[in-house]
Amino acid sequence: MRILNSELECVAVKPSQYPPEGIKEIAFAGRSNVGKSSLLNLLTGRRKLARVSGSPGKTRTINFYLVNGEFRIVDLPGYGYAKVSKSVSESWGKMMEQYLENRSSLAGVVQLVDIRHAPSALDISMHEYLRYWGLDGIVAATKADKISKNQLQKQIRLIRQTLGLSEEDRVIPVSALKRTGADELLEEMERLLKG
Ligand SMILES: Nc1nc2c(ncn2[C@@H]2O[C@H](COP(=O)(O)OP(=O)(O)OP(=O)(O)O)[C@@H](O)[C@H]2O)c(=O)[nH]1
Ligand SMILES: [Mg+2]
Repeated sequence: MRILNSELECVAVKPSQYPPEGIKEIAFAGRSNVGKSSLLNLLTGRRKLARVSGSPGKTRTINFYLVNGEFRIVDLPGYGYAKVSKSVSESWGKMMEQYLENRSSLAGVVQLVDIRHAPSALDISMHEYLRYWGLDGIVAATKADKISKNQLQKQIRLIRQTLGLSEEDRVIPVSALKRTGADELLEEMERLLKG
């Protein structure tokens, strides 16, 4: 698949603001600062489509991007951002649950984890949650430029083990900086959309 055009279609904090169902969606989930918005920009080839920031907690709304006029990529707010108050982080959690549990157009979720570290306790709970709702299957291991080629397979094994992935689950290393991994990830996303 090639992404020929993409646009921010809708910004929402509650279901009444979501765009209409009927177009399949793939959401990006992962902790704050893991690189969700950067990955979206890499895939779409648009450097400034989604706001990227060095300080975590940049994306605070559910952002729906229409891609090729055919499907949507949904950029979710990051979880595990320590600096927001408990009530704010609870309301973000609720906002995401509301979306993930009730959206019939949702084909699946790409879970992003940082390739340098073993997935955190929050990543593990997120993965279990996605599995429970049948939304798991693709993991993107971000910031692949930060490790050496030698370490790559080792880190992928660590991610697979820590999340308890099965054979069919895919882990795809990506780098928004070096612009690698996009084609492979898009291929997996296409399978998800067709499946
Ligand atoms: N080296 C490197 N840095 C990256 C990569 N992807 C993202 N970053 C950096 O990581 C930081 C966070 O990136 P974002 O894309 O804003 O992360 P996010 O997951 O959308 O964060 P929130 O919106 O806060 O949830 C920025 O400083 C990016 O430049 C990557 O592949 N390689
Ligand atoms: Mg973001």
